[in-house]
Amino acid sequence: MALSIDDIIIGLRAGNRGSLARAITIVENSGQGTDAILRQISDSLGRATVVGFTGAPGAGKSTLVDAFVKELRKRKKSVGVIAVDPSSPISGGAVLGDRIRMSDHATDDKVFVRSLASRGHLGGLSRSASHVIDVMDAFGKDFIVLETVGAGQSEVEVADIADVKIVVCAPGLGDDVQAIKAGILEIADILVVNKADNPLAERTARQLEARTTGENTKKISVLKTIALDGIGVDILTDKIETIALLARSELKGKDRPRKLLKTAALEYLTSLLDDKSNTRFDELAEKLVRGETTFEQAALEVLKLASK
Ligand SMILES: Nc1nc2c(ncn2[C@@H]2O[C@H](COP(=O)(O)OP(=O)(O)OP(=O)(O)O)[C@@H](O)[C@H]2O)c(=O)[nH]1
Ligand SMILES: [Mg+2]
Repeated sequence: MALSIDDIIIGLRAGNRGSLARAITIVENSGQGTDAILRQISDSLGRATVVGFTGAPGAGKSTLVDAFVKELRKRKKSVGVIAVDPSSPISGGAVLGDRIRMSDHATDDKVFVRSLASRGHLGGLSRSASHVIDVMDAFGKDFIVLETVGAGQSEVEVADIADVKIVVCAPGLGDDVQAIKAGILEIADILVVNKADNPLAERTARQLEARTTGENTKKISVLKTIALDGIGVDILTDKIETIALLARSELKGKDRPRKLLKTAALEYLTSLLDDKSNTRFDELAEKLVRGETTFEQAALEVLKLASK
């Protein structure tokens, strides 16, 4: 007999890993019970610090995440890791064991690793990732670490859920800047040049610094690491903790719920509008094409139709 949602919630609150795994499986697939779980945990959210690592395939994200988790464990923090496996036809979809290098943590019960397969649906991936984050948060994880390949828009969106966003680069990007697709640099709080054992790392770091200073946006730190040896990871971790503290104080009061509300509302609308089998908006779209309404009016109509 399957456990009831109430049992799962009780287990989750009691720190039972089996309950955590079950709850994640349910919300990840938006399975039956998802709404009940999300509702019941809604009063115990917002405690964990969510750190997103994104970057080009092979930049060393998994190795760096592994080293970061090691450092967090040294600092007595509990950790949840979510690896978003894009199953990309470009990278050939490396097997998961290869993507997440978490072998050392397999026996550590304060580390919980989960992979999420992207299903090619834009809103879907960030929605299921944010639900899995919520469940890990309610479970009591101090840190939740998210690894995504920064290859597509949906991965950038996923990374954007994080409180602290890290873009991992490999040395020798040159001026063509292979990995730094539009939108990726912009979301970063920290740029990490990994594989700093490579002599080109210093130059890459300087190029990135040049690209990120002087712009009107926030100051982005550029750090170097050798993830394989854990070098630079303590400094990276200090920086992450500082930025997380700042982000939290900025999001105090109503701001954090407001941000969550915005994400939820946008995701809801996106899923409605992306659903081709939903004909509710067809007439409105045609009116727009015929110039019989303005974008602003049409948007307001969308909101009315969406709530019907
Ligand atoms: N020399 C050197 N190699 C590294 C370093 N960090 C990672 N690597 C190697 O780079 C390769 C790719 O590392 P991963 O951690 O799998 O990279 P990734 O970004 O997670 O790759 P995908 O998940 O496939 O996108 C592996 O062979 C690592 O051993 C480093 O600091 N120095
Ligand atoms: Mg990886």
